[in-house]
Amino acid sequence: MSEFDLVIRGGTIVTAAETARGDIGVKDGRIVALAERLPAGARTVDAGGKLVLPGGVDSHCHIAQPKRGPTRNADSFETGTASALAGGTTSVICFSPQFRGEGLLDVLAGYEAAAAAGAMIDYSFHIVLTDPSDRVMQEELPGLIRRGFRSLKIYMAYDTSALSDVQILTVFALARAEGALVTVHAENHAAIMWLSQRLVETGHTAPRYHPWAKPIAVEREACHRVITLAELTDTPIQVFHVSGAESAAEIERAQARGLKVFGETCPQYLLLDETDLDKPGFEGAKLIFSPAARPKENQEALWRCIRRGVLDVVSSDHAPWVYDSRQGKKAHGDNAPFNQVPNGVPGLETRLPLLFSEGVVKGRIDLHTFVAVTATNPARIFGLHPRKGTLAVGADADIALWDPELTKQVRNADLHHAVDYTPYEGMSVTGWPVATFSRGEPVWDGRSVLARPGRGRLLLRGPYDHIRPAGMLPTPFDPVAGRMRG
Ligand code: DUC
Ligand code: ZN
Ligand code: ZN
Repeated sequence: MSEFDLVIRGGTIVTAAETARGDIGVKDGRIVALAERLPAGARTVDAGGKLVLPGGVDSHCHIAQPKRGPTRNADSFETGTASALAGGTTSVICFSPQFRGEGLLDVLAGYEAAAAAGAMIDYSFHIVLTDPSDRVMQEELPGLIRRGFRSLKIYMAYDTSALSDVQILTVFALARAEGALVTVHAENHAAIMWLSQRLVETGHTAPRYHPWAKPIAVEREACHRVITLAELTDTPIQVFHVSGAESAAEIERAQARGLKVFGETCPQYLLLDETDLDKPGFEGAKLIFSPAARPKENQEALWRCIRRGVLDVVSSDHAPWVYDSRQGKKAHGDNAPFNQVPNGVPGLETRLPLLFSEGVVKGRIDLHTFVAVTATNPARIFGLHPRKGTLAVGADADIALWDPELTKQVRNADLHHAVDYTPYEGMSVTGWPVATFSRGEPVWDGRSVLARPGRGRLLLRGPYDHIRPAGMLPTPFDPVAGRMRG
């Protein structure tokens, strides 16, 4: 009997740091050997001519997220994770929301049950805070963080979720005390409300006006402000979906000062621009996402930020709204004003192929950066590394076998999500996964999803380096501890 359940033979093994030709041996779901040549396994897969990559880690996707009101995420855990694995992603971090006036525990219990029944790959959750009441902050959240939900999400925008600066400071203080990383949707809510109202009152309601209600200044200001608040409490944060170079510059300045501020962007900001919303009729609503698409020139600046490591994660922000549905983009009518259209685009399955094609194939980023921003960095930042996000002895055998020369047109009909469109329809893309393995099990063979719903496991996370404060409070007084430092 072979010592390996699986051997992936003769591929080009790529991590965030290195490239090597050789074999990977897998036993009981983990990588147990990496060598130039291994004996055959119970199953041996020929990876000649292919890249062997760590399965992607998508640290920002909305799957089956519980909702109040008319809208519904189209993707269940089953379709969402099928879509992920068909695109080479093997771990997802989704969102367990809080509804104002309510606690966190009931929603989380229901969400855990839905994921346990449907997920085909491993998953974790960020805890969304929209109402950080004393009760939730004292009685519920500390226990959840200690249980392993070590990341929180807060919003600075949207009527039902925006937190005030005082509330943000309260969340930051608790996050630092308990050891959680806070992720932030950074946009100036009041400015967006005022601009939207002026646009709508004057008849500018079409989807193409969405970016006018959310110019880069509203993101840049919120970035600056939230970084300031994080500095006052010495709390590590990640700014989500950075859309523009001006916001990235705020992050870069904070990083240069030694603050623990991480930045994420998404393929939609690298590939789409504001003119894409200018479509006939209501079609532009498909491209309403927030922060909004920017002018085309902004895209190369974002790629530069990725190359320099200022933005170190590219996630999908997969938001599965069906276009032609009263639960999706048309929830408020066939021609609703832009500010009533649910925000977001689908992108779980296309994230890695698009980034490879537009990034690696077109020479904007190297292969190691590709692996870093799509797998290794999100795993590190959210406490999943070294179990996820890399190819190393001891890591889970989450692997994407990648054909760097396979060129296909993106067609929504070929994707596995439950959405009726992709923003990238017809785009020619080079580089696709021809097989995906999750904990050593084949879950995708380039044509079919092989995984069983419910095989995915909840990833609870222990304390980790990225949530250690930078040790850089601006005054001798520590406002979180409530005493002088030192
Ligand atoms: N913006 C969000 O804030 N959430 C989901 C998707 C989007 O575009
Ligand atoms: Zn957001
Ligand atoms: Zn999001």
